[in-house]
Amino acid sequence: AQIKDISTKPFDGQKPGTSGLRKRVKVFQQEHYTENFVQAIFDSIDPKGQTFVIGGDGRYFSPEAVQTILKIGSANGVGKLIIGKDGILSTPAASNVIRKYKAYGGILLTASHNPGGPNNDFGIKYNVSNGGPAPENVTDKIFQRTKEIKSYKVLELEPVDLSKIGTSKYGPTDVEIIDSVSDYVELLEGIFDFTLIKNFLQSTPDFRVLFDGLHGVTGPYAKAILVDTLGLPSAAIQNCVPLPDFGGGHPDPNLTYAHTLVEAVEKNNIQFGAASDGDGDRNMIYGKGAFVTPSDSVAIIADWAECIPYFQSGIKGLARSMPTSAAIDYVAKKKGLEYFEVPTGWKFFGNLMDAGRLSICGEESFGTGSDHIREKDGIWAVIAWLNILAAANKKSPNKVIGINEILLDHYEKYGRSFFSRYDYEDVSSDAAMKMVDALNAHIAKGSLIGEKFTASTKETFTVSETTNFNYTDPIDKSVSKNQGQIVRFADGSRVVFRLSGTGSQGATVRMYVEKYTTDKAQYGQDTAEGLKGLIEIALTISKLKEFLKVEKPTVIT
Ligand code: VG1
Ligand code: CO
Repeated sequence: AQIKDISTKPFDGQKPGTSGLRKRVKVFQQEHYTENFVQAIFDSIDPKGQTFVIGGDGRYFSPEAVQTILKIGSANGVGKLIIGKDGILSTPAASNVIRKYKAYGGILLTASHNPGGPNNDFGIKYNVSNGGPAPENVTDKIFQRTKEIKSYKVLELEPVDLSKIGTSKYGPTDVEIIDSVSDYVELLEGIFDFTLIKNFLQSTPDFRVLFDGLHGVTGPYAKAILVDTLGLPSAAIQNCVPLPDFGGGHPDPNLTYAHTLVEAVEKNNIQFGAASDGDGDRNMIYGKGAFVTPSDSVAIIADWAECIPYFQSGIKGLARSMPTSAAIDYVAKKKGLEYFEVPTGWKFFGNLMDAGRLSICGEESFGTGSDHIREKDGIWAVIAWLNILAAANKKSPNKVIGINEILLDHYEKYGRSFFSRYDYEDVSSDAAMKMVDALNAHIAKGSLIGEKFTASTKETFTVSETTNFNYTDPIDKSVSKNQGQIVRFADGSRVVFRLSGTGSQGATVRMYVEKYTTDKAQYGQDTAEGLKGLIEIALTISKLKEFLKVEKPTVIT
């Protein structure tokens, strides 16, 4: 067959966000839309003769998109495509495959935790050779290309059968369909103490585990690890068959959307429950009467890291995204480790890891991970928790240690950071911009500094500092500006406002609220109670309800 040049016109808005290009499926289905973006990726790099990894969360429109990448990739001289069977690779598994087989990059077909199906979202994300999301200089180039594209190249051959593991050719390009799960299982086996975990689970049958895949991509991974390797009964996993529309659900592991897990845990008194999102990079840890805030989760994993074989040779450094609570900072200080605060989105951790300065990091948005790959990793976090619990129980032969014991122990040692996020989804972009402008005006003038605000709880908060978060990458010195507005208070509390970069339409405003305490009486308190006063003040200062014309957030985490 001949390589054809298909003429096209640029589409507006093909700007990759926090984590790739995410739009409605219907948008991607427009003639030339997906093709333009894929060509723009190849135009922004030098793909000739290189190897790329292709895979995703298996959502609706993925099989079509894989064939499109085959056509365009091959026409652009790609040397080899390594594709997950049926187009499936979780985001962490894809990151691992890119690194393991020394690929030049990867194209990930996912919109993560956004709902799927013909009327919902699809997404395309480009990852670079370290296995992590492309940095901003690459995504900027891709966006630039989408604005000037006039044609794309295709080689039209018979579609490749994605269900058959093995090697074949697509024109000049080598194609290898790989098992989606095995490389990843091997990776985790090299990280964790599976024997310790297995012994603990088998000797403590009352300590029951339930993992909910929310019909996202992690089902087969969870089965291979929890059931086939760690020997848990098949009842320990649910909703673990990946579906193109995630069974109609919203595959986001939080207390609102992962209600299938929450209900089962409560009803059946499950000590250890966990869930992951559509593409497998997020996690929630939730047991009977015990919820672990992601900000605490990463701090606890960092604190206990020495019980995980991978970290026994030492921890290089710790990090969190800016809106994430400072819980991990306290661990770093105590252990004498270097620690970093980066903008939202996993891509900012990669440079630090590549430079050998970062081992464990996390985001408040249910993202936790380490330098074993360059994406956050849902199943990794779940197994890390099981490894920690197994180690803690080994030290405590007479009393079973559960999630709550680990949490309270951590607060006793480090104090507690209350943390909550309010999301206002699908509000008007104009109104959101006006709110941001008003905050920026305050920041510029310093007009809030010294102001005292008293809440209905009788707590008084005095503003001590207002800033707009800018970040200079310590490794390549690149600068990322306007990453969120921060209002700090004299007692160390803070609130942060940010616009989401992962939505597929309208705007989403996120408000992050954090309060630190060493008052033991508050260690067992409900987060909503602990933060009640500060949340009121955050809403007052930002005039959020007035600007956005909404009473309540759509999601609270
Ligand atoms: C959100 C989260 C952010 C996360 C990103 C991708 O971004 O806040 O912490 O890295 O999603 O996660 P935003 O810009 O909407 O706030 V995922 O699981 O989509 O890859
Ligand atoms: Co995700």
